[in-house]
Amino acid sequence: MKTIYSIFFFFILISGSLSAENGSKLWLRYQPATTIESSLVQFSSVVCLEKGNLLRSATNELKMAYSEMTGKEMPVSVVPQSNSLLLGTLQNKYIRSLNIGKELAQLGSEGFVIRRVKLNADSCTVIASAGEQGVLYGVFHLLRMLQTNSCSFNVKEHPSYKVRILNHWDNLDGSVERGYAGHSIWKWDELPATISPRYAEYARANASIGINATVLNNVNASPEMLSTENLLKVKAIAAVLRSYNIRAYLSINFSSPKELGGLSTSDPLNADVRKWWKNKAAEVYKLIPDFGGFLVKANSEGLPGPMDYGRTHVDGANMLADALKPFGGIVMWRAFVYEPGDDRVKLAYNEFHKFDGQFRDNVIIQVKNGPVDFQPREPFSPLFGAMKKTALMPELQITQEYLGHSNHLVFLSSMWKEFLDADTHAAGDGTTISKLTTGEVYPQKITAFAGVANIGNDDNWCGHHFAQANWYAFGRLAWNNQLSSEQIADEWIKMTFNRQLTADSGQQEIKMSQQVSRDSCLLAVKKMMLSSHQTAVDYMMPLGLHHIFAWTHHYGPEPWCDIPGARPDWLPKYYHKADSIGLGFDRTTNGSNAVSQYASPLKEQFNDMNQCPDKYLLWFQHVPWNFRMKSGKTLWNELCYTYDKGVQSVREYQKIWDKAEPFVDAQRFAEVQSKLRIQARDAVWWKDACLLYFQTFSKQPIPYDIERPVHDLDSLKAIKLDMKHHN
Ligand code: BDP
Repeated sequence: MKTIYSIFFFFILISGSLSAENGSKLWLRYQPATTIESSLVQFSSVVCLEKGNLLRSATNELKMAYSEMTGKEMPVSVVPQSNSLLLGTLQNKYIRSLNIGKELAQLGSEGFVIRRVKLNADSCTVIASAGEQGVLYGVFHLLRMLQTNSCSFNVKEHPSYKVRILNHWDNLDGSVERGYAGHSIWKWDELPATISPRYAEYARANASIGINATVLNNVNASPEMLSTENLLKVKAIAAVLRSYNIRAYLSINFSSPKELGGLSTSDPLNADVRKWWKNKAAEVYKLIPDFGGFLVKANSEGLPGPMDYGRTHVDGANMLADALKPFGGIVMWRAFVYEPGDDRVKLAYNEFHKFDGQFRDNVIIQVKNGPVDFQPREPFSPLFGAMKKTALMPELQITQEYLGHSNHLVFLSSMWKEFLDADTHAAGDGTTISKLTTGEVYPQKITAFAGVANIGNDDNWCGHHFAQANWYAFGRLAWNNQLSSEQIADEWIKMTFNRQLTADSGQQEIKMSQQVSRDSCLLAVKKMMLSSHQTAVDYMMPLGLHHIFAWTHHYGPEPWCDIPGARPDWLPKYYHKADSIGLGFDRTTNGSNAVSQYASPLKEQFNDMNQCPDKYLLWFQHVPWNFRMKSGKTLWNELCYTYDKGVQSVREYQKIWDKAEPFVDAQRFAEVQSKLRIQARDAVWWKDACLLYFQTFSKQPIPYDIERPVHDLDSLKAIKLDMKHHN
């Protein structure tokens, strides 16, 4: 044991002094575990029982981890010995001899078990699956248990969703729509000749959290994406992703037959158009046999679609589905559609609900979590639960378009869990979004979970070190939507900030007291993460307010924004409806009647000012300034106190982070510290802007016991952001 401890310390010392920490390793840091008893070094050897691309990746990952943990090479053998770690699938005779075939078959090719088993007379540990994929995920699971010091040899896992997919909003020119972490990681100019080492790192990081699919390009897709030249580049990326069980998908432009193929139309019922798509699908699959399928944004925000030809979403989606079907591909057709006219929150439901049951079985409708657009908080989209004979998948936004870009620390897992746990009541009590989207309520042939990526070419991938936690949380929830945000935060912190010693603590052993204060600091960091979404809602858009952002960049507040001639539903006043009477959008039966799209008892609750939950109040109701809230305060006072609470919470986060300094490497500590300063300033900006502006309607004082505004309204109105500062 002593020698193991010295290796352990030696490793901490060299890794502490030599390696600069810029965040590029994400959560994949195999520093020694806190208690060496649970470490990988316990295994006498690793035996990979079969050959295969994914098994090779799994073994490589173990080797890398082992050498980072011990400074030595991992002992590998071909035959199991006492205390070996075995990796294999049902193809292998040793695995078959264990009598776990039925269990593995039930878990599917991506599921796995980790067990202590008796093999002949020897005790071994096995990571077994029906397929190679499961072994890869099992290895990452084992490593996560080691990193978080939570080893168990009674593990049985399988994913909640079949397709766990990132959506990159990356353009062919290297820019990223709503990206705040630098340029695209895809180097289209250099491909296919040059393969950036980042592609493999990306694939490995995704595999470690169970992501198995990725859409490489923006939903606002260029027809050029499907040119043969570009497909050859996609082929090169797909080859790297394949080693980590990740399939490539592409967003397509519905007008491609016309724009790229030179046809006179892109009408989905036209025979030449149908043929063009069939041929294109055949070309894609010839180059990339495991290609996943197409993501489609059609007739949305000015993009072309079937309705340009008097056809429907069903005509468009099914035509593409037919082209992909022979190759096993799927169509993810987005429901993000809204035309000026009726209340925007009602439009996707109105447009899609009527088509229930008419889509092919290789089509899945991709629905944003809320009915507007990734706002800091929205009620769930009423399409969930309403479409009973159509596969539906959630689309979440990992990139923080509306949540402070890469400047604000906002842990999105809490928001996503609120969505997944929401009870739609569609088929009685307990019809949660998680149950609906995993096909437990109405069977779905395809299940999928999509997140708009927050990944860019920055050293730390996501712009903010804590934004990495959102990528991590997305993958973990796609794998297991029953995980709690607390568990996810806990894992991520332990894996990401796992240095045991302060930089200058020299050669001393870790003292108990140091360990205790480290643990309590990291606990405070966890609490900060878990409250951070509510905090951002509090200082940006509390009580159901939404879309009161500045016009183009969606970063700062502009509740007053008015652009002559602009589409009304792109302007904040459309959403907040502030006037001398009160604040909020009347979506009750007396108003736009959006409440009627929800099942009982939700529709009755949302329709009643006294029953509607505070968090959605101004979403569904136009509420008088002096209305008594559940707290007993008037709406105006509640608004003021909530904005103030948001600001005070960020100030608290600054203190929590400053205390963590001894336990975090210097660069990451300083970078997060400086981002928290920006966040604190922005929170005050939001509070002052919204309260001073709404005060012009409420005509009431800001309660005297809260922090006074430090800006005046005119100077806030004059702010015009050069977003380069924020990207
Ligand atoms: C909005 C974004 C816009 C996207 C659009 C979409 O502002 O850039 O293209 O959603 O999801 O949130 O299609």
